[in-house]
Amino acid sequence: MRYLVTGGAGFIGSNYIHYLLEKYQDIKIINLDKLTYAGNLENLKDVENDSRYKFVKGDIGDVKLVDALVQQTDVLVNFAAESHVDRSIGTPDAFIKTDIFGTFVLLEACRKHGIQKFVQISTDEVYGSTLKGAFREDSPLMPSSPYSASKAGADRLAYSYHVTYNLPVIITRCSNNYGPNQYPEKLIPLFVTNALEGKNLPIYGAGKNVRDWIYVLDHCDAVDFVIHHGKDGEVYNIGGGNERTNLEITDIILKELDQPETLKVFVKDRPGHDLRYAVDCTKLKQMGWQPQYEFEKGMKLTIDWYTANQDWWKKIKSGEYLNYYRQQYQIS
Ligand code: NAD
Ligand code: TDX
Repeated sequence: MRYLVTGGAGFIGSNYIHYLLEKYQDIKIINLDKLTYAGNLENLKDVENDSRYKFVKGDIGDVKLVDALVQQTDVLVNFAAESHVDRSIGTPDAFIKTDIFGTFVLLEACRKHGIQKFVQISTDEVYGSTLKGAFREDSPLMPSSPYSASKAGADRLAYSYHVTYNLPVIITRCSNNYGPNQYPEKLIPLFVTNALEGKNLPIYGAGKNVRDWIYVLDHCDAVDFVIHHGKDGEVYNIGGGNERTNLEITDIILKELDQPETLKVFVKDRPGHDLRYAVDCTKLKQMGWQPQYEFEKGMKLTIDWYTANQDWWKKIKSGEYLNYYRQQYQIS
């Protein structure tokens, strides 16, 4: 099977490439990644000489390049995206270009050349926030940030290519991932690495917002499962079943790293901050899939990874993103 994985140098994409190479012997993977600030080839250093794997640097919005790559592809899994909500609030342009237009370019190439499967990696954020209950796959979409609105656009565009052109599209909507190699601008890696450095943990608002956390390898496994067992044109929610407030996450990290409560600081809230995301995963469960990593085990693995791989994140944290945060949240 020949895979085109887009955004494979990022957090989930690089974990997914490792997952595929470990699981399947007879596989060819091309990783198309633009290497934005979030793309990092160090995530794939251990497989760069594997004859089953090839890296291509490029933009999913590059029609000519995508056209050539799609002709060598059976399964396309589109992880490539601008993925951070805070950045989408400051500079939405890149989100529209990559998340919507880039997805369009991929879909067009697949329409032209044919494909066995097109997996659009969408997100639970497309449903928006809810105080109670959980969203099903047929719940209305109410995205509320430029990020989630761009992802909703791509999600529905992919669906339209199934309905209109009969393209074998599957859409997944996963909850918040955590695990190794996540860029330290997202809540868990930011707080773990700040705690390791004895720095403050900036909690937005009152810290009462709730996310459902899933270990990244469970997400990878679910994507593999729907490629083999899912139906074309369907949407699949993927969740970890681990709802926690941001304050609960903060306390777990401080306790595990034996750091004081005084590192907690409450900062200005994120504009339009969604209070709670929740997905109902009955559909996938009834097909026989469920997550394998208990939250406590996944968190321990994650914290241990950032503790053992300080070079990886120190290089990143010494760079530009810190300035961005200082500006946005007036923190030192
Ligand atoms: P990430 O930001 O870590 O990685 C994104 C990758 O895409 C990077 O390697 C980047 O270089 C690449 N990229 C960006 N623009 C590109 C372009 N125009 N062309 C080619 N490559 C480009 O993101 P992530 O957290 O790994 O998320 C991957 C996907 O999963 C995204 O589509 C995101 O919306 C979705 N998702 C993420 C989560 C989560 O909790 N992180 C949850 C649900 C869904
Ligand atoms: O410094 C922080 N302080 C804080 O309180 C950061 C970075 C975040 N937060 C809060 C905001 C959210 O309530 O933590 C929660 C999680 O924030 P993020 O890690 O930025 O994730 P979120 O906004 O929930 O979006 C994530 O999950 C769904 C991913 O970034 C998306 O790509 C994915 O689609």
